Amino acid sequence: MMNDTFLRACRGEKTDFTPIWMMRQAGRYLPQYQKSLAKTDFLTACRTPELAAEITIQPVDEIGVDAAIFYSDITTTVVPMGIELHYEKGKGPSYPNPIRTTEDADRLIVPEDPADGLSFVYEAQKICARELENRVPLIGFAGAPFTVSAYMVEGKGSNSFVEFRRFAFSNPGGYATLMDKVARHTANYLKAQAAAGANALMLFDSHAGLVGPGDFATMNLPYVRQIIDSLKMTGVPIIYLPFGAHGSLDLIKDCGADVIALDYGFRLEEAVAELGQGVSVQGNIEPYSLFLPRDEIKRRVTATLEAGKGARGHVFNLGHGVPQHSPVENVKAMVDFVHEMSQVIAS
Ligand code: 1CP
Repeated sequence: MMNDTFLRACRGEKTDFTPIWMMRQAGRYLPQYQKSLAKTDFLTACRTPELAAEITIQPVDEIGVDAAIFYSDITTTVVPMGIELHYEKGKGPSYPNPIRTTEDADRLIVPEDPADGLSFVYEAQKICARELENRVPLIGFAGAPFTVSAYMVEGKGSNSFVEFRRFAFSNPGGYATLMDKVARHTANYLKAQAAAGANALMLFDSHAGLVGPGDFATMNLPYVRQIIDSLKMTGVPIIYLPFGAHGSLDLIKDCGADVIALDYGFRLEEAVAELGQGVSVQGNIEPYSLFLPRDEIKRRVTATLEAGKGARGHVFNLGHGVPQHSPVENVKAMVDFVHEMSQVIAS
């Protein structure tokens, strides 16, 4: 029988222990991942179904997490819209011809068939679903339109996304066209993932904090809602990560997601109180606590479990991705502590 604890916590059903998975759990801290990538490069790995499936499953075998997240990236999804993607080792993803004008946004395509240029994703997920059967659920994902648009306009990762913010505020028409197209494509893409075997779907809004609460409400949230509304028919739980949108929980709680993923900047207990009993929460231990001594990790795990106790459901996670060079033994220990201490606290 599948360990469905993660799905139950997403829906707010009773669980025997608190489930845990970690953002970026399939990554460079794992020796198995480094081995898989030694023969190839990041984008080729993403586009090779057997390999993407193998990497997706590694942390389930090695770390003992309660869910697998599909190995892919938020920047790869929009290539079929007509934007070129490069990946340079050490530098990350980039779009050499970024979206800078209304005409650029007008030129973007919303493919009618979500398999156009992305069939490798669904093929890989079918393999994952088959190989994970009777083990743990598979999480499919995409970037939220605001975050993906930020990369498309900036052309690359950035701390400040100056080009994107200038575009969004100086060209509301072009911005609306871009956001609407990315949102429609993303909804089709996520629906197809549910059809391919994803048991839950997550929207990563890693740069939601680039604008304040007033602008978040008008420039970002409506598009997130639009996507989540159109995903309801899939029946799978939906997780939304509004990274850095610390002043907007009152609006976010009604976005339609089953789970709100909280970054390490939130006070978990206060966020749980503000979000209420209509949603579950995911998060949010400090990622670098993986570098602490084992007894301190255990203390922080217990504190995070206590802080999440009042939630409708709690999916344990880091407040952001697994840091590079995290000691694998500590990653495993954190998983074990969550399983152990959540049962102690509940009894
Ligand atoms: O092996 C490598 O060197 C490639 C590093 C890498 C990996 C392992 C990148 C490049 N992406 C990924 C996988 C990835 N990305 C996953 C797979 C599943 C897992 O979590 O294990 C997921 C869910 C993502 C999502 C993603 N990509 C986000 C959202 C989450 C977050 O971290 O906030 C973001 C912002 C990206 C962009 C991205 N991809 C990769 C890099 C280096 C970056 C950051 C670029 C930048 O902003 O500078």
